[in-house]
Amino acid sequence: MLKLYHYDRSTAAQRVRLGLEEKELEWESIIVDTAMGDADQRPDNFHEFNPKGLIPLLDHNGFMLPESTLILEYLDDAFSEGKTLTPATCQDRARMKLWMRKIDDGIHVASRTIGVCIVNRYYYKEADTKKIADYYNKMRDQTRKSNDKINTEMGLDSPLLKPSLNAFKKLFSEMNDHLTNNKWLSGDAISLADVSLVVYLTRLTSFQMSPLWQENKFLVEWFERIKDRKSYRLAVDDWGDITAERRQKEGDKAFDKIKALWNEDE
Ligand SMILES: N[C@@H](CCC(=O)N[C@@H](CS)C(=O)NCC(=O)O)C(=O)O
Repeated sequence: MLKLYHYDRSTAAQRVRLGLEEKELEWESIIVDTAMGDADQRPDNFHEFNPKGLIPLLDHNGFMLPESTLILEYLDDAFSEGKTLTPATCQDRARMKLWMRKIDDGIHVASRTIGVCIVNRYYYKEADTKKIADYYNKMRDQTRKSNDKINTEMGLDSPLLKPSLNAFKKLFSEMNDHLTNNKWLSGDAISLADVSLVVYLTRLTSFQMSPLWQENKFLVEWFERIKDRKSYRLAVDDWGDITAERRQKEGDKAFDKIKALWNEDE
């Protein structure tokens, strides 16, 4: 039995759900949504299996695995008899892993920075002070904690925002270059690289940022292709995003500043 600890709008959870739906695996959902500061939603022994205390966490018959990209690789390996999300050749497998590595090499942290600067900072400032203090006391990733502090205080003036936007600008341009002559990021079918990275287009689109990368025509077409898949409907659309309205509103307000930073020279 597969169980997934997750919540609706988490990008890391969305990519795992995309993998589960592409592979048509049955799984049980356990919602743990700490992102608004409700640190106590975690089961008591959560940190034992997942030192950072973040979601997603997979439970496969008692085998507990954190880290979304590792979960995806594990699922494709453990359920290899059905549809595979790993390309056939070793070169394509290596390319897939290079794309996925970008996530842990800065892209996921950059996405968090953009999110906190545009919207999460308001949730944290508006919430009960004791609850937020407890949330940060229990946050074990010290870098995440100190970045959050800067981003919550400074918002759109945070020095971390421009490098984070640059990281996405560069990533999207690299993806577009590859997709100019290829339908998928690696190999001739959808792979773990595609399901891993598409969630950031979903996230930045929720902040109304999509006009910024429209010249990346092949990237835009790739995003549309993935959004048309049944897996995307089940894994992303159907789970929704309880913060969608607020993201849109704060995204609209931030757009001019975000656009200026996006277009400014590095
Ligand atoms: N490297 C981890 C990152 C996981 C992560 O950042 N999870 C976020 C959601 S995308 C989370 O648990 N947020 C809850 C919180 O902020 O308290 C992975 O890929 O699984």
